[in-house]
Amino acid sequence: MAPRKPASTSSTQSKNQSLEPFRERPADTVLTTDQGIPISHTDDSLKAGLRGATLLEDFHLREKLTRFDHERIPERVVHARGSAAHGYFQVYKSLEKYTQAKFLTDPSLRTPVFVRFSTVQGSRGSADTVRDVRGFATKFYTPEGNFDLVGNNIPVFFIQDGIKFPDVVHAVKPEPHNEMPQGGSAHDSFWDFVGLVPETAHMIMWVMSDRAIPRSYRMMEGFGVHTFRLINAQGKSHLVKFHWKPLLGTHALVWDEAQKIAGKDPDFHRRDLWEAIEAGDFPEYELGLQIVSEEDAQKYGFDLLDATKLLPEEQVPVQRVGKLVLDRNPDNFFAETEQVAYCVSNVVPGIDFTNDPLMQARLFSYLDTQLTRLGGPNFAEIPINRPVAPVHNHQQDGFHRDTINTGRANYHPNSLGGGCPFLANPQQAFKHHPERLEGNKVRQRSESFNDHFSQATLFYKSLSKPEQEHLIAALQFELGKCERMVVRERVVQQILANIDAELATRVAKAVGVTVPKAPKPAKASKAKNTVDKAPSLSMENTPKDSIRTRKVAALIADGFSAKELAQVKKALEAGGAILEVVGPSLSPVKSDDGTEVAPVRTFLTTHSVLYDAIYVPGGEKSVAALQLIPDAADFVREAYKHCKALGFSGAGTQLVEAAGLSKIAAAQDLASDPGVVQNAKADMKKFNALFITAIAAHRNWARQGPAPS
Ligand code: HDE
Repeated sequence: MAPRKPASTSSTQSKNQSLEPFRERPADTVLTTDQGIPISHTDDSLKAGLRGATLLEDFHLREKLTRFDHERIPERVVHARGSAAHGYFQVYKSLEKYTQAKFLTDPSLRTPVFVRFSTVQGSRGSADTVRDVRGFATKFYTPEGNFDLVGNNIPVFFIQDGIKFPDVVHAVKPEPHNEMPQGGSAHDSFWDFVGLVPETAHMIMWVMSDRAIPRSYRMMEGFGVHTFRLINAQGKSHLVKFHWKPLLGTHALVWDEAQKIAGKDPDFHRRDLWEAIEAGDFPEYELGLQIVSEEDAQKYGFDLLDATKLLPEEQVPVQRVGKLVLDRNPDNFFAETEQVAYCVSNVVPGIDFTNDPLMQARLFSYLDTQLTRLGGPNFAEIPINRPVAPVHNHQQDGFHRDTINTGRANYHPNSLGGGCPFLANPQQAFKHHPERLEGNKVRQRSESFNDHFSQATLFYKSLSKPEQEHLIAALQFELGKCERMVVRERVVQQILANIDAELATRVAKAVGVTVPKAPKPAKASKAKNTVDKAPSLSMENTPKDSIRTRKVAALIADGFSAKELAQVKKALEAGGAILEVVGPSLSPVKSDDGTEVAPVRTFLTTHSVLYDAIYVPGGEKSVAALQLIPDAADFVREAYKHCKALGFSGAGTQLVEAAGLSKIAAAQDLASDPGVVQNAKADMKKFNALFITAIAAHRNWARQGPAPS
């Protein structure tokens, strides 16, 4: 197969150059059939007379309909809903001490990547903001072949052995009799499975936490989950956990907000990613590595081959070794995002697998699923899947073969083809790490996988108080949706009671389950060298020093203060935020000094849940008009409820009271709520500084009460 240029455009490449041979022709061409026959009329079919029957002979009509009829391919069995972007990865300095992989040893190399984010449970058309795990899959087009890091935004998994994957997926997917619910786990079959399978406990804590409702794909972490190996040129192996750290920090939505967004804008995360890249606000993540020597593999108090466990950063710090930048949106959703095929088995020299039984099953499953999904064994020839490394081998034929192999030598060894392709130099070739393996053939699990609760407790205990309250409320919601008492009881009594007594009691009460008489205390891990708390697990400790890419709605009507709006806009934009003007209609709105501003959205076409913060500028007339628009007050109320930053300058402060927030209307000194910035005197310098701090804080959780007890 001919070598292909990189699939991504980094700043050194011109746009689309790489896929040019596969692209449609430029705009100055004429319409043709698939056979290249020119077509001058495509609005009427060929008929026997003006009002006569359509003729079978009409090859153009038949081709058009046939192609349409077969446009769909099977959606992914999991992770069907996704969005992707091109970009590049660059390592900061050589990691040759640990690996021979070129993309990790050459700091001058920009490796093109294609990253696909996804939800797991829902279908292709499901909403983005459902409570679910998010996929974070990266294809690195390295000079030594493709490396696919197919991770999630949660560092652990539901199960320990891949043989249980069909069970957990069947349980969480819409139930088979009525195909409900779509995009969520709040139903009986999922929680039935959880109650019966205690190894799910740790993952359940993560999925019920705010991690499962990210604010943005740009603001979530990624994890390789399994323990992998790095192998250096001398053949020495280290164990490694892969992480992605978003430079914008890790932030979440509020559950009520997430549910509303699912209706107001089901494409919320897709749009957010797309718009950020179009605006040049390229999402950035650092690659983090937790490296453990083979000798230390046993010392952390749990088995590194168990994918329901994480390695706390407090035990092994994450080294940030390089940067991923997403700088180009796909040109065609189907050709790229839908047809990209990630395979966990795609590794390059210098990276290898371990015996994690979850990972081992994945090595089979991903390649296997593409055979059905992409229609045969030639899916690596689809442009988005092609390596930039040259491909030469004796594979041939099969459905959808693109390559035209020449010559007669389609076997190895051969002399008819001059011996080509030659075997690679063993120093540069992929070598499987020669791990010593020995044992009886058994269908069993290692005892070292037995502790299902310590890390579930560790995670819960490491969360901030508001995060714990959200987690309790999420469990109350999910179990509250389960119809069967036995399902609710088993989860509370067999799972939650083993994690935390108070958590179990509060969920039990809310879902009508008898509180376990003497809830079992969480089983402390007997292992040495574990930690009691891991602050790195809480999003509370994420960086909160920037308003970059945050979206702020400015609510205006005729008579708004042009000066105040301009000053706030300038200050927010200087910090990298986006100010969107929302008005009663799309017609220009007149300010107090006669200048006009055209709103980009109206109270009808947008909603508070689609913004990070709300600003109401002064102007007596404008504020009086806003008070008469119920949706404007609703904007303010909702933002307050979702703990967002709110800013009111000049007469804008009057909208606080009008929105029914009289308690904070009285507290002009901010003492009661640093997230609500009011400045009736319109001291804009002071106002801007406080408003920016409030937006950067992401949310003022203190505003919320506890989940029901
Ligand atoms: Fe997947 N998973 N998975 N998974 N997974 C798929 O592959 C599977 C697991 C993940 O954007 C499928 O191409 C098995 C863990 C992502 O295209 C399928 C097991 C993690 C994506 C499959 C797991 C993931 C998938 C469906 C247990 C995090 C989307 C379509 C042994 C580390 C990739 C496809 C994309 C997709 C199988 C467990 C992440 C069926 C058998 C653990 C991000 O092959």
